[in-house]
Amino acid sequence: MRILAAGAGALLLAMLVPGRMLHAGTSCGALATLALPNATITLAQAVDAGRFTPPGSAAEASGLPAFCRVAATLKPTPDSDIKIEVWMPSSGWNSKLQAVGNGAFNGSISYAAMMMALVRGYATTSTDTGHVGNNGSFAVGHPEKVIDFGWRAVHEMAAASKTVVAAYYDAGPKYSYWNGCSAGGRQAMKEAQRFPADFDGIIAGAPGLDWTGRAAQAVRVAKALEKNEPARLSPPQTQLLHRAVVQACDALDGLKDGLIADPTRCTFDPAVLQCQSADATGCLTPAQVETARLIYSPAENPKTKRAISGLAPGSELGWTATGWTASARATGLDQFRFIVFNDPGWDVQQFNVESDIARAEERDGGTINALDPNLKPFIDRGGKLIQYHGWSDPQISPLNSTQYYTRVRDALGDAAVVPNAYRLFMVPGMGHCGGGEGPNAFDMVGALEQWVEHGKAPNQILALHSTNGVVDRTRPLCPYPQVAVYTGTGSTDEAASFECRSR
Ligand SMILES: [Ca+2]
Repeated sequence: MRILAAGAGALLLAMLVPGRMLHAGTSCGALATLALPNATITLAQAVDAGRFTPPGSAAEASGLPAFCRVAATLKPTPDSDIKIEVWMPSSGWNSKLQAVGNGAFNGSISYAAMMMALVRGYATTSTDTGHVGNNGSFAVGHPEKVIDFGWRAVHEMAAASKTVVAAYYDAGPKYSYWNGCSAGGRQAMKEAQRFPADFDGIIAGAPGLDWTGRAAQAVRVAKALEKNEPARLSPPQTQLLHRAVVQACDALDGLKDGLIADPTRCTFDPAVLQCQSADATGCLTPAQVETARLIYSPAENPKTKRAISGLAPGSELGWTATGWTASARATGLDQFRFIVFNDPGWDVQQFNVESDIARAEERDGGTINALDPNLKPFIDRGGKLIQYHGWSDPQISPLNSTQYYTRVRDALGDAAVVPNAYRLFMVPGMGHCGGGEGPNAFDMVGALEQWVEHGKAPNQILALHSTNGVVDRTRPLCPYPQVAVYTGTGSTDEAASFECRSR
């Protein structure tokens, strides 16, 4: 072997040869005996093409290639119980690893996202984040499990999955990526901030990076509405409000197309919809006007003075009776019950906006929150980060993303450094991780591959909108703070008629 002539490095490699030989070219089933530190492999099974039935599903998933399925339990602490799975294509591996993220407090393997990665030729991995179920009750009496959920499960999974991949193929992944949205976007930012060597490229969708701030905002609004039915907006009223917002702010970006390209320029006051008489319809009562103002309004951490983002104008169609989405309310309530106050009986009526925003952030101490703007180690190592966020997201405010991007630029100082490694794509009219009135389907994985593997930074990313499966609008997404501007010629439903410009 050519490698044996390479001096001291060759000696090290030669010492490793017995371990490599043990698993080199090994069958999937033999991975059951692979030694992983603080971990037990619980399953190593070859799955034939088209024969995988996702747990909880009644039917086999269609279109999957043959793969090797490995499951393991990781115990970095005695109280840890972190489940992971690693899937590796039996043939046609693209030599890369794609780890996929979770949602909310969700303690389960992300099978759907793993399947998407597998179909693209990736080895892929996912964790249940160290607990089972989609609520915060696991945290009571288990501070180590909170850390596992906050960051440790993903980091441990990254290390273990690379070892499993290297054993199966006799070669580690050439590139390792993270792909997640929502809580998975938070996990993405945590990795970029805390473990800059885990992934070469990271996709952070709609990151819940201000986890405690979002919890506080959702609970603040829920408190105002839960026992105050007259202040709630009915679905027809949120639609009325949405139409009025779009009417007022659509043209501010230079094109009336039903989309608000930059909602931060939209200074819409819901008072224009206020009823002129007590028996009027098709309008908002004074109490409902206040509700809308509350949902848009930022709060503030009184100690750090950092803004705690409200929702953006344009998000109205996703609002529920208690303001933010049911998931935002439930996740926020659990954060205060099980982590901030350790009191399962805590109720939103006990929320104190003056003290509890700061209390929640301090109690977390950076365990779940991913607010550290120092991406320098990740950038210095050559890492690339693509973040995206729907401007109409009613679940995690898009202003979290613009605020964080600005804080990173401020922290690193050199304006040229950040866009060479970190780009944020705001998506007009898109909801939480997808959906909505704006073009909302795009290939972030392909864009990241081009950037990491070929040095081609994404100057724009094509987004599609479909109705009943038919594409009816395409539009470029632009690196923030640029927006897509109509060039003045061609169809406004065609991406080619737009260019990314700073405004
Ligand atoms: Ca517009």
